[in-house]
Amino acid sequence: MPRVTFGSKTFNRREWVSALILGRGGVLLGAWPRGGQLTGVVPFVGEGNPPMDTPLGQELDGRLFTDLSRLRTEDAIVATDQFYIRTRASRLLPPLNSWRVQVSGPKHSISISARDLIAHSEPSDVHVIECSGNRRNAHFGMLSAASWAGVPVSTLLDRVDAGGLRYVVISGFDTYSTPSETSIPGASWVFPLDDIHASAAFLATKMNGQLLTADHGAPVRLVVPGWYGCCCIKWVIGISLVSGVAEATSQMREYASRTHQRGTPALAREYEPATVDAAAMPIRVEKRRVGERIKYLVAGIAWGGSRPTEALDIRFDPGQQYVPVESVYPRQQASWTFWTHSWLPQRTGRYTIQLRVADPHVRTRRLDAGYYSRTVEISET
Ligand SMILES: Nc1nc2c(c(=O)[nH]1)N[C@H]1C(S)=C(S)[C@@H](COP(=O)(O)O)O[C@H]1N2
Ligand SMILES: [Mo]
Repeated sequence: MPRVTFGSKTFNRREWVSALILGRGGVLLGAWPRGGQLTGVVPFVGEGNPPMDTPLGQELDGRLFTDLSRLRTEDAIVATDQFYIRTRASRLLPPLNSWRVQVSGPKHSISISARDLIAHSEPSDVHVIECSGNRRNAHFGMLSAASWAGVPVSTLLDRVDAGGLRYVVISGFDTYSTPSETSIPGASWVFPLDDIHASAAFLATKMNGQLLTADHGAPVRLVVPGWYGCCCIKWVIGISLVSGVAEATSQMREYASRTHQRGTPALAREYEPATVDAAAMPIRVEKRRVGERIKYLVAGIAWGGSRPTEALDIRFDPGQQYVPVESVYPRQQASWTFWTHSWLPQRTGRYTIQLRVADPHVRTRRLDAGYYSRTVEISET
């Protein structure tokens, strides 16, 4: 009986077919173009084998890697319990019903309860969040999309007099019961006020229609649409207006190279906006039998950038010419874009799949560097 590997699960043919029909745990490929009979999924090689879709570790070293290989074309969001986690909730988090956010200007400050923020939350769009440290050896699973509800940071800032200050530092609770082996505690980020307004940054209290979970920053976290996750401070406690000579925070310095800064600037104002460039990667390579032939279908996503990606090019070897990706689906809200491409490899062996945004004017620093290229081993053509 042939076995089919899908994400971390292996099915025999019968289980696989029922997985397709029943969509167990969201595993359903029905929405991808069919064409022939699906006989398996070719795994990406050289990406490690961490458990996916399950919380690992605790506090600052806690993680959850999202299994993106199971996404369907209609999946504009990831279920909350499968949304990636970078840093799990501290054991020392204060009780949520006493939680307050301090908003401080140069002349006075106000304090707002989390309950008030929840009560005044308005639904927002779907937004993708990606950890700037999203990495190959966790299958690039530090990338997820959710629908959010919250209160714009601008609305809160309107309630204090900025007195001419043009930067704002947003800080989260970041004290843990155990020391981290890999990360520096202290989560805060300094933003130019103009970027807070332009990005429509908001304090989120809900995710996918429910109150935030502890691991995702309950009771209140920052979401900065279009910026890397390291800016999206969880467990927010303070928003303070600061001057242009504010120092970069430890978080900004820790993430300087991952957010494409030049060196590690000392002052916050010397940091470029930590926005996510347009990017794309394959998430699944399906093997299909069409009559007597074997055909492959590469399925993937595109995200980041300031506008939805409408056209992509793909190549299967560094030396090869790029060709246009066959189908790029319309994007739902501000989530990722799905794409598919059928592929008839001419030989067996390894192929490295790389994407390019067709519009050469779009900035794609990570794509250009091969950051999201993924390798498969083809054993049958
Ligand atoms: N207080 C606090 N906020 C934080 C962090 C943290 O360690 N502490 N990690 C940041 C990083 S690096 C990322 S990628 C996002 C991840 O959000 P998520 O765990 O909800 O996916 O939270 C950010 N907010
Ligand atoms: Mo991150």
